[in-house]
Amino acid sequence: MVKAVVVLGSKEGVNGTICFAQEGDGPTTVTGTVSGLRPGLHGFHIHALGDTTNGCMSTGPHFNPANKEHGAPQDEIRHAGDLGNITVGEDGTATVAITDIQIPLIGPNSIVGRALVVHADPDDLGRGGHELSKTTGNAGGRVACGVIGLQA
Ligand SMILES: [Cu+2]
Ligand SMILES: [Zn+2]
Repeated sequence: MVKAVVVLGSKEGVNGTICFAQEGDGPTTVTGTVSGLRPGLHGFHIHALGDTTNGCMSTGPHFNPANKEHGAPQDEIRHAGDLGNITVGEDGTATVAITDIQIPLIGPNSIVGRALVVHADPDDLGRGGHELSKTTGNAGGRVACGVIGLQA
């Protein structure tokens, strides 16, 4: 079992801890909570770089080792980093429980050392017809992020 963790933070008061676990070369589970967000859907992605020198802006584009267009987690055509949306309740908190096969913690496409980013707006999953739909899902600003690191 390989485990990783990311502590999310932002100046706007968003925070949370998200844990990753992978058994062998099986799927990766993503679990945790994020709080301090506006109720509703928020884009939730792995971005390519673990660089927060300029806040969440320096984490680069969505992690996309297969050079595909943006999509929904269940789509054939998607970025590896496309984890869709998290749903924030009226209390400002989202509970995350995702299982995904495109975000391994080991090997050449490992997400360890990259960033998890939470967005201001919903990810349209590539279907919104906006000029940004096929690259970012038009998910708006980056309201919180953190670098994914190995965990014991
Ligand atoms: Cu993103
Ligand atoms: Zn994407």
